[in-house]
This record gives sequence, C-alpha cells and structure tokens, in this order.
Amino acid sequence: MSLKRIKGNGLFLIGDPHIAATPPGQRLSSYSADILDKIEACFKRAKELGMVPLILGDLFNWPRENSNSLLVDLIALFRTYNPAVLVGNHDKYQARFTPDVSMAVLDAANVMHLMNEAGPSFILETPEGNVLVGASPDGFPIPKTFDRGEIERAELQGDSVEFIKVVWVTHHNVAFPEYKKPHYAIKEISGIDWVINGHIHRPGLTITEGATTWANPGNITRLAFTKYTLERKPQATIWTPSSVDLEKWDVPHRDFYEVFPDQEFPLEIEDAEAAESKFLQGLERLAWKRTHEGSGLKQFLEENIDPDEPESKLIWDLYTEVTDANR
Ligand SMILES: [Mn+2]
Repeated sequence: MSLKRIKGNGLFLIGDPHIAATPPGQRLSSYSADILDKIEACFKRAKELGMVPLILGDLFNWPRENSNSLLVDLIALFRTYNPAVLVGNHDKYQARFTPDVSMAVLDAANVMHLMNEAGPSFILETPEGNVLVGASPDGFPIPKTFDRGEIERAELQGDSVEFIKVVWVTHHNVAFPEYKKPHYAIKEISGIDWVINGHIHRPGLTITEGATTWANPGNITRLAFTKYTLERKPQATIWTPSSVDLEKWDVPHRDFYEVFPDQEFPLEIEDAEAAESKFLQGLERLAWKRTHEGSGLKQFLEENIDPDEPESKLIWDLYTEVTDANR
C-alpha cells in the first residue's frame, strides 16, 4: 500500500454542506449560491491556516438531482483547494456509491481526495509529525480496533517510524448525548486517537473514552426551520495534533430571515400532540408548508394519513405525481 501524502498543519473540518441546486425544505431560492459561498469561505480559511479541508460527508443533499452548472461550479471551486471528501448517506443513490452520483463526477474531474472506502485514507504530514487519517464512509462499520503498527511499517521509514496521531472520520449514528438514533457506542478504540463524525447535524460535546476522543462538530448548513437553527451559528472546526478539543470557526452566513421565510415556527411536537385537532391546525398551516420539494406537505400527509384507509394510496399517488412534476 502507498497512501497519498498531504501536507498541512491540521484538518479543517466542514460538516454536511448538503448543497443542492433546488432549495431543500423551507430554504429560499438563494440556497445553492449561499452554500457555495460557505464552502468557499471554509476553503479560504483553511488555506490561510495551512490546513487540509475535509468534508465530513453529505456534500450533496440529493445524490444525483444536481444541475450540470452546479457541478461545474463545484469542480472549479474544488480544483483550487483539493479537499478531502467523505461519502455520506446523502451522496449515495439507493445506498450505493456508483458512477451515477454527482460526487463521482467531482472524483472523475480529479479535484478532490475521495474517501469512499473504509480504512486508512491519507497521511497528513504536519510540522509535528505524520498523522494517519482513516475513514468509515456511510454504510461501513467503525473499526472496533485498529492495528496502526502494520500501516506504520508499510508507510513510514527513516526518522519517522510512528504516527503521532490516528484520526478516523465517520458518518454514523454515534451515541452522543441527546442524539435520538444512537447506534454506535462511544468507547475506546485501540489504535485510534480521534473519531470525528459528520451526519449528526447538531454539534455535540467532545467526549474522551480511554485513549479515544470522539467529536461531533455539526453541519455548516441550516436546513431545519426551527428556533434552534435560528439561535445557532454555523461553524466549521479545526483539528491539530495538539488539539484537546476541536477549535470552532464561525462560517460567514446570512441572517436567518434572509434564508428562511419570515413566518412563525411550526408547533413543537409536544404542543402539537396536545392540540385537539391536528388535522385542522395542519390544514391552516398548509400554505406555509408549500415548498419547492413539497417536504412540508409530505410531513403533513405522513402525520395525518392512515395507511389502512382505502383513499390513502390515491392521496400518496397524487402527492408523488405533483412533487415529481415540479422537479
Ligand atoms: Mn447530513
């Protein structure tokens, strides 16, 4: 094996950009340009700091439905900065990474370091020494243990005979506190110093178990129209070999109400459950829920349509027909 070597002072971590040509959810029409600007701002900052930019999965919101002009813009941007990019669940079509997905186009254009396979991905050559960066893309397990000695013997010679750190990037349902779909427990992984996770959009506390530190920096893109999104700042994060925790960097971003409609927040789930007639309340809100992709309508239907009723199939067929026709 001969791993790619990339020089840098550390990693500049960019969580789940979810770029799309069509705005997802409630986001307004400038979405694509807004996210491109954010990615570029991150790359520029990474360059100023001499860091390697690394996207933690879900570069795309939809794996294939991206315009050629968006791909051309991304290729031009990536060519200058050559980021490392982990494959997330949104980057794959029907759970597979094939030449058919948009990210495969960027890879074929040779403008990024694709992290599409599980295992050691590249050697980060820092002033302090060599760091091994490994990956578990979406769908691949996080290792239970890692034999760094084998890779050291194969890859390192001369003065440097060991990695000063091993960092593993993941895109998984890791059991950070308050995360509702935990699958992977946070525990020591022999041979791995850091696990840095994408996928969970809400930033989490960094947790150390034994010799392994787990971090969940959160995403840079505001997707959900909620009070929480209003309050939080989109942030990228920085890792260096001497990091005890990731350092946060505020990504330049527009005002919340420049990117979302200036309307009331939807009811919190608990409130909604207490309400007497969810269906009528929902109907009143349907105008608000009209979005490019019909996601508000989809949510409304899911909450209110009983799949056992005979008319349900007809309603879903209509929904599919209407939303697909809008693409
Ligand atoms: Mn995501």
